[in-house]
Amino acid sequence: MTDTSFPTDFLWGTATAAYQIEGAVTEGGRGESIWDRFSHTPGMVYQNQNGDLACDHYHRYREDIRLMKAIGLRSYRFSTAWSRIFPAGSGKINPPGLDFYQRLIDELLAAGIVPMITLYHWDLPQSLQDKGGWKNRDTVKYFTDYAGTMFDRFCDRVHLWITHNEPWVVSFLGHDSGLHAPGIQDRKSALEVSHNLLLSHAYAALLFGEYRRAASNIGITLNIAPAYPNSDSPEDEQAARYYDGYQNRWFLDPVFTGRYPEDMLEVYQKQFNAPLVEAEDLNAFQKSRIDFLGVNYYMRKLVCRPEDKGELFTELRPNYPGVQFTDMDWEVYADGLYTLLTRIQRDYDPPVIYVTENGIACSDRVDDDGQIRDEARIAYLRDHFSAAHRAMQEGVKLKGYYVWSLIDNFEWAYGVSKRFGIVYVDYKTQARTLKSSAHWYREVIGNSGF
Ligand code: IFM
Repeated sequence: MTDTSFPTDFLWGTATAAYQIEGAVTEGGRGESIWDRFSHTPGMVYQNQNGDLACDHYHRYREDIRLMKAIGLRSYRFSTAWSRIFPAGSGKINPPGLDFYQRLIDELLAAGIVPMITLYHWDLPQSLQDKGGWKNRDTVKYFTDYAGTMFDRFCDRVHLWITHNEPWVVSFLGHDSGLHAPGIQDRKSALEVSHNLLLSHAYAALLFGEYRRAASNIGITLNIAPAYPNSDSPEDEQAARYYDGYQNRWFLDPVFTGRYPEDMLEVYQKQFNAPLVEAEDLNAFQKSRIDFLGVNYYMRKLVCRPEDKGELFTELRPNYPGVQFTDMDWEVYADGLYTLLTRIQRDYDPPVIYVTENGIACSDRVDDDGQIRDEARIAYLRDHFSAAHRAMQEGVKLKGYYVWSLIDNFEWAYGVSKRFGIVYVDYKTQARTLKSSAHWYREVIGNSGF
């Protein structure tokens, strides 16, 4: 008997993304993406690192699938690189790009591993950025064409599709703080981008209807951070509501209710004097539906009343006895996962939820005997799995959990300096080694719990 048992058909998996692992950026006819351009711009990524080689997964995918099999994974979430399929973002299809993903998918299926595809994990073709990127409404149409091309080719064998990964990050890190590609710093642009991303999700989900088969499922992945007020003062509680509106409801509401949250619309319209939404857009939101919601959980947010005029909240660094932070300097707070899963089920009632990412960056090191003893990662995953299990006991329809990440990889602006993998990558030799957490995860999967 296990203490924490999960259903035997629970989809235990791991997740990755194309730019973070593939490398081979000029092979197979791939076009330039905004992350190639950004990472090659001096000063944008830690030590000016880039994803040119990353984990060389483009050449080593068979070895990586063998690792997945050794861990006993039931599913693997990966993203497809738009610029491998349409090197210029639109127009001419590049057959070798489709062939690469065909080989990857066939190999996964032969290994008995269920593929889950993310269509957009941040690597917009640079030629589309040159025409305005996600600020340009034409990009919505190009994304829908790209999605249709992928559905057409792979719908017969891939049943789990995600339109976007973390549109909040694309919008606000890419276009407000500028910490991510394309490195724009303009909040109004960030809002316009968020709308076009959500719209492209809605059109792709509508198009999916034409390809749908009995087992087909489409969803979107949002990074949701439950917001906690620093005190029970009305001002701090309002700040937490605004944080929730900014990161969570702004994305959840259009997907589930077809409308933006009124309070945030009001705030943004006052701040930017911009009618963001056209009537036909709301129509698309309302007509599209999802089969599941993907949830990425890494942290909660602790907030208080705004310190700066014109802001809606101030984020605080948690400071209490025993507080722990990851190598990303993110607070470890497993209970937040329970809180957000139960809240989403209660407020939005998605048909199915998958945790499409959860994991921890640790400063892993290889011991003299070649082992990587990442006990902190095991503790982190155990606590988060327990929180998810508790939520399931209370009726949350969670059907799978994807650990971020399968292998250490290119962590965006941090380059390869942060290690999230349950498999260690030696970037000099590209050798892969299972960490203790991978062995532990194999046991969890084998026992359907722990
Ligand atoms: O590495 C990223 C991933 O690409 C998206 N979600 C968060 C992860 C850790 O930062």
